[in-house]
Amino acid sequence: MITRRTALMGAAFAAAAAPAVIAKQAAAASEAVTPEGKMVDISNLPRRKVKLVAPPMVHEHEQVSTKPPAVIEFEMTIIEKEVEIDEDGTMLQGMTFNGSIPGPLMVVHEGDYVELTLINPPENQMQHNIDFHAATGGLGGGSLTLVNPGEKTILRFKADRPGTFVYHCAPGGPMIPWHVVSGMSGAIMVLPRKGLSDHEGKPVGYDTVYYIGENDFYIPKDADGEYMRFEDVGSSYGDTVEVMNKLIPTHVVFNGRVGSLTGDNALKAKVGETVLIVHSQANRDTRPHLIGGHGDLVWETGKFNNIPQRDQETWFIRGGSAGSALYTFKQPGVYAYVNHNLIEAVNLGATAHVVVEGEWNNDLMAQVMAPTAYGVAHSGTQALP
Ligand SMILES: [Cu+2]
Repeated sequence: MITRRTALMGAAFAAAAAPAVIAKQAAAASEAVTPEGKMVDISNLPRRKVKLVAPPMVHEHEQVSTKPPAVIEFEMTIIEKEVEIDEDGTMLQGMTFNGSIPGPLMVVHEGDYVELTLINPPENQMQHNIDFHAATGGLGGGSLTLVNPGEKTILRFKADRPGTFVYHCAPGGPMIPWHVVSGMSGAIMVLPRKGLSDHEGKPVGYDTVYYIGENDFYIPKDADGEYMRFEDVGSSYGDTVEVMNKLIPTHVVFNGRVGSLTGDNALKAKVGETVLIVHSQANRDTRPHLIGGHGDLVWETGKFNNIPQRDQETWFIRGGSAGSALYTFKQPGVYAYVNHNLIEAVNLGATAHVVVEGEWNNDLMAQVMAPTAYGVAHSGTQALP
């Protein structure tokens, strides 16, 4: 029988094997680095530093840009840390951009330059990098940003097309899916300079953005069926990859853990407020649905040059993409925002709540009769309602 302790020892073996894999992948990635080429002078562009905030919140930003294109400077520190992912105390050896799962949402405008300082502190074990789906060339920046523990790197790319896009770690080979399902993904929103437009091309805006990052986790179990816990991220690799390769997640969650956006952590809104929900999934397909609400305008693939779909009930986020949905709340109450694979929503964790304040509109919905026993007829036969 494998106890938790022997499981941990087995994991230590896996840790010893892992660095060889990493080193091999690192060599492959560095060969792809070709930073020479057409030099562009951006020295005259204004620069702005933006401090990132943890999801579901999003840093302050303009929707309609009032400024010319600029170099937007972001900084992210990669943090490897153990995180609790459910109410039962199940622990994941996580790998994170800036300490949160998902990493922060960055917001820029089309034509801006994103300049990211990526820091891999010396206490980390792994090499990491970043692949921006919004960027062009260099494996999305992955081939130019591979950093060892104790190194940092600066990547600049031009945000040349609008939309919501995933970014994720992609250090090579089997490290790629492992780092992603350990938490290393996030999203960037590149807004059109004139802001968002509806299906008729008329300007639309939002009062709030919620950033929801969905993750599938694969936590190994020991011989007793208990979730295993590991000493560090390296030692979790061997057992985790076995679960990953069966493609059946043990947890499917929003923002890093079961319940991260429910109960006291629920999102808040008011009747009449318009929210933009940015939803990313870096690895696996999902299908968001707002129970009791709709997607008024949905950019299912997240790309704002396409005409948004209207009045959606459920929309599809392809694994490896970020979609966006705009909705104006019309009715107060608690809304559940779920992955409408309901097993994943209810049993595995992919549920958020939005608590909406305001006045109930009886025209949209009314309880004509509260649930009432419809009685038993005197003859003893059931009456029809
Ligand atoms: Cu990584």
